[in-house]
Amino acid sequence: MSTSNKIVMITGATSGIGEACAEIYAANNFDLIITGRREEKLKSLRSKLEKRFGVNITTLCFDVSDSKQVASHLNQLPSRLKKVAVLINNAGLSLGLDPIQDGELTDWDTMIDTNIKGLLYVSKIVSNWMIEESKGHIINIGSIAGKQVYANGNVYNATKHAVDALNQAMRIDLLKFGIKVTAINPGAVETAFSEVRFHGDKEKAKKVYEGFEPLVAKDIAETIFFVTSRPDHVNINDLIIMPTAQASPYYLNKNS
Ligand code: NDP
Ligand code: 8X3
Repeated sequence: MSTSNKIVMITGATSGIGEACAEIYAANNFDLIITGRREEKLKSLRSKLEKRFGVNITTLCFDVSDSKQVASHLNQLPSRLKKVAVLINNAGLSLGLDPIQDGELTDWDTMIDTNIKGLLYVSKIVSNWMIEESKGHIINIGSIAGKQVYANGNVYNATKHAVDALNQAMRIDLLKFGIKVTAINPGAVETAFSEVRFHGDKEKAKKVYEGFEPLVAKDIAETIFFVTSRPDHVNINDLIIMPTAQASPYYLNKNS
């Protein structure tokens, strides 16, 4: 087991992009703090990666949208685990794809509470740890949905536009502490995202990715790894990564 690897903290590591990030950083000898609401998934990922790569992995099971849970889980970590080199603010979701007049209030609340407030609660605590060390890198997972609005995307679009704004704001506020801040904005990545968006409707979710080759979670993880591997004096501020077959949320080259 390693004792002094650099530490990467990933929110929402139980699935998709977060899980792929855990894999790539563990494979490159980083110790991890992985979080999510599904404890069993966290534990199985930990044992798989510890066995395969010999790194140390800490699991924290909490809901990012609950500020008390976030604070109690993060604050109880021992000081050595608070030396986080990279924070990947990945936990997030979309719920529903309906016009504004038909939207579900509970879906709206969950998206706003998770994608915006959750990211803020985690960032406030971890940025203070990074300030103590005068270094660190915060990766905010935005979306093409935070750059362009599409039909029925309304509240999800708004939450990712908020991530875009917060990404810029964090970079300014944390500049004097030497902390890097980067937004990664993917287009269509085939993960559990659409199944969650359509409240578990697997058939509907599958259709989203039919007729073109979407990105996979590993594509995003490799990009994030590249971004955090640049020399100290280089920061990639903002990056949009799309499937080749997707020019924008509404221009897809299907069945080409
Ligand atoms: P997944 O559904 O596969 O993963 C989402 C992750 O977020 C899960 O690990 C889930 O963990 C976690 N999560 C969701 N809500 C909470 C919560 N309240 N508290 C803690 N963790 C939570 O989707 P993706 O991997 O695709 O999504 C990851 C990020 O990428 C999201 O921010 C999404 O908006 C963004 N994104 C995705 C794109 C795509 O096309 N897939 C494109 C652009 C951006 P658990 O359920 O265990 O809590
Ligand atoms: C996920 C990509 O285009 O479905 O953020 O919003 S999209």
